[in-house]
Amino acid sequence: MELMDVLYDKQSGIAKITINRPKVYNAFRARTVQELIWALRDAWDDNTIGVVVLTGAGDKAFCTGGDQKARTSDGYDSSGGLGGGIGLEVETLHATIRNIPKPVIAAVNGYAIGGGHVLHVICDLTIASDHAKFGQIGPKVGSYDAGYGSAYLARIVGEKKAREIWYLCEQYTAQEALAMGLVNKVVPHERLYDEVDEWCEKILQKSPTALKMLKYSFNADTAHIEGISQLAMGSLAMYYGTEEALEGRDAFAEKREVNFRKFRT
Ligand code: S0N
Repeated sequence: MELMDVLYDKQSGIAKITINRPKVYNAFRARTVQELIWALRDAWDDNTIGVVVLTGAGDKAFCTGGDQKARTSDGYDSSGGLGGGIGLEVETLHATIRNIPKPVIAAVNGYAIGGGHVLHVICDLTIASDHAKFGQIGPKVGSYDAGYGSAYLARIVGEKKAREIWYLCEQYTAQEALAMGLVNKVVPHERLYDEVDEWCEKILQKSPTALKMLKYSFNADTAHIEGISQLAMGSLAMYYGTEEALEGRDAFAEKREVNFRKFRT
């Protein structure tokens, strides 16, 4: 596949996948999601690869979720892909990160917001730069991920914190994320990729079959969330066409205060 939105590099057992859309803070469009799935499948297929690193290009962002500028009332332009209703193959992307039988490490180099936050949550491990910021934003911009984004997040940080994250849409520092168990380690920004390489090296020394079975065991305990995710994405496809959702999208694009009060009838 010709890659336009993603950089893909394989070296010494490590596959590094970088979302490369820094102008939009590494937000993803349909093509980006398709390329991410392709890269993950290539890493899955390649027996010399033992660990995958997911990160974002530049210093500002890991990923800020769906590209709001590519979102229409019909969802996203899927360019013929299996959009699953919203035009983005997010369900397949989530399932691929979970099912690839190798650890996936999120190297969070900046903002991990919205659907970008969900991506790091699904990854097996997260190493964060000390200037990374974490948060959900859907209810502010007329969107939500009520699958892995909510149910699996609650497994990680607990019900109260997960509800706070979604209901208030605040941003959290890397240290706050560490305190709530949302990330594994915080390092000075300039050390991020060295630290990730060290974690990869430790993983590469371990038995691949043992790691694979452990990952599947962890996954099995939350496997039911896939069904919740399908319902969530199905309902999101219907929600995106509503005036309420479009108010959220338009307010972000127009850089103005959002007004959801009129929908409280
Ligand atoms: C990251 C934020 C907080 C940075 O704010 P700051 O520093 O004030 O910079 P900005 O001027 O806002 O941004 C810099 C430039 O980057 C563009 N940009 C940033 N994020 C996006 C984006 N997601 N889409 C398109 N453009 C983006 C800005 O427009 C700006 O460019 P210029 O200067 O040219 O205007 C702030 O940017 C922010 O809050 N971004 C997040 C936006 C967002 O709404 N993300 C998606 C929200 N979705 C969800 O929360 C849940 C939904 C979900 O998980 C999901 C599930 C299935 C399918 C899709 C999604 C999905 O993520 O939508």
